[in-house]
Amino acid sequence: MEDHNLGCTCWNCPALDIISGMAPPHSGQPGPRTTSSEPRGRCRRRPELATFDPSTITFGECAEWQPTPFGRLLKDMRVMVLGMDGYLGWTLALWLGSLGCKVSGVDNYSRRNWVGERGAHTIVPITTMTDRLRNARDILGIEIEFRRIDILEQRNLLQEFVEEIRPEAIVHYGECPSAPYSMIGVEHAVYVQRNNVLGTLGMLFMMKELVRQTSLVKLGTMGEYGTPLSGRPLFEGTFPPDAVLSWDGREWSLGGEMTPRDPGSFYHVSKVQDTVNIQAACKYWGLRSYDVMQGVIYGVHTPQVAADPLLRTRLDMDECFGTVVNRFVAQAVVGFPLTMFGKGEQVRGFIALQDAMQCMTRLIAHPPLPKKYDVVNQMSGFCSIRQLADVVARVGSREFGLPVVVQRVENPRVEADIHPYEPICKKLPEQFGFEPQVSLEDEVYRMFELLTQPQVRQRIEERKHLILPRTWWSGQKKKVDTLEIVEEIRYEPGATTRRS
Ligand code: USQ
Repeated sequence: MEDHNLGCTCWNCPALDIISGMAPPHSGQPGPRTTSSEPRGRCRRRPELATFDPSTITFGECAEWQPTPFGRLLKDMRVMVLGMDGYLGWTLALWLGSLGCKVSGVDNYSRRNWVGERGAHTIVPITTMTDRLRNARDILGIEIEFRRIDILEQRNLLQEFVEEIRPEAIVHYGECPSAPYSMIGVEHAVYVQRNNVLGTLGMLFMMKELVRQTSLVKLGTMGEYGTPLSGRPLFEGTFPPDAVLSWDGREWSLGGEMTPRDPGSFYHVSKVQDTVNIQAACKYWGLRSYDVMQGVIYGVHTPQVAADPLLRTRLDMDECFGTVVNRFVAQAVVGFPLTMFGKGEQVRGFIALQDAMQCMTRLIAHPPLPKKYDVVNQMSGFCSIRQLADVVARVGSREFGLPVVVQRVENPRVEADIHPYEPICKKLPEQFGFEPQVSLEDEVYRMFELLTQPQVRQRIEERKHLILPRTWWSGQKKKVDTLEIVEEIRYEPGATTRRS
């Protein structure tokens, strides 16, 4: 497929200083419509162009935009990753570094602290940030500029760092990602919302002051939409142009309006609040952003983090910070019955770590037009928790000889267990050229390979007592009870479950 961003013009490029010619946004769908003033801009990377009409040069024609497997990227593109010490942040930093980006990063190590507070630890060992940076340089030849900064409490330091780096894209992973953590009690709920919502709000003001043309790729969640029992499709942020509201014998177009949100925890509420704040910042100040509604992420593999044990990204399995696939594989490795909540019929979208990196790169490579706030739904497939447990049991049993048992436990959450689910995920494949590369079976296989290594298995054993949830949405504190042992799944060894 031809690069998805070849036809983008300088209007999309974060190196453009706009002098005149951009129209104000309208009905949530701003575009490069010219106003009465002549469209003019100046390129910070190519001052020799002087002032010019930004519509006249495409990425395909500009030598600054160079080919990569994921579309053209700016030569030495300066990308800042907020939350660089986390599961996704570290993986993305190495991934982008290997594509030639100049990566900078910010973190306050809060993920390490939250997990420590719960008595847990990353089951895949990781090194300190100082060592991480040295290993990235020594093993992969990637230089990363890093600052320890709390983006909420130390806005002045973030501002100084951004002034120094002048990033051309900012990826914002710097939030607390846990639904259960936000439901522990009032202190945790207030903390998560303050940290996430106000941290992001401050960052938006900083972008307005310093780097208005920089594109913001912000991690949201599919969980913002919930699982509406009407079965209405989960559109990408806004209703499509032909959507109609019909009531009392009258009709209105809903095209371009934000779809309803039904977040499933106070954490998910924080993401909805971010959505509204980012959309407002694009409207008020002309920022540009992709809000990425990501499904449940899982996995351990990219070529960079797998290149050396010293480069690995963290992996959690405790009730707060372990996502379901990561938990299930860890459980299977130590013979703990897989904890399927409720009936296990709840459906979620999923994406493997490497596919998520691919998507983020494609979004970075294809900045939105100025003033444009856009939402993409990011997943590579969806299935029920029961189907997921079955895949983990099959791969664990058949390929690794593990006797895997699945149990149904009480569901500590408030969520529908039987519901329709129709996510619309068209933009990433159709506009950004995304094709999932990693099947669930393949990534689960790679996870077993890593998690059955003695050191990792030992670290899972050490924290096995933290697997069963004890945080209930109702507020009660007790371990969930087993409702049913579903089955012991034993498959004949040898017959492969994986695509070759
Ligand atoms: N689940 C089980 N057993 C478990 C753990 C989870 O059955 O041991 C079920 C839950 O009931 C839920 C589903 O699996 O229905 C997903 O749970 P999860 O803990 O893997 O993920 P969730 O809490 O939804 O949050 C995770 C990330 C979050 C991200 C979200 C995407 O932690 O940052 O926003 O996935 S989404 O689920 O689409 O909202």
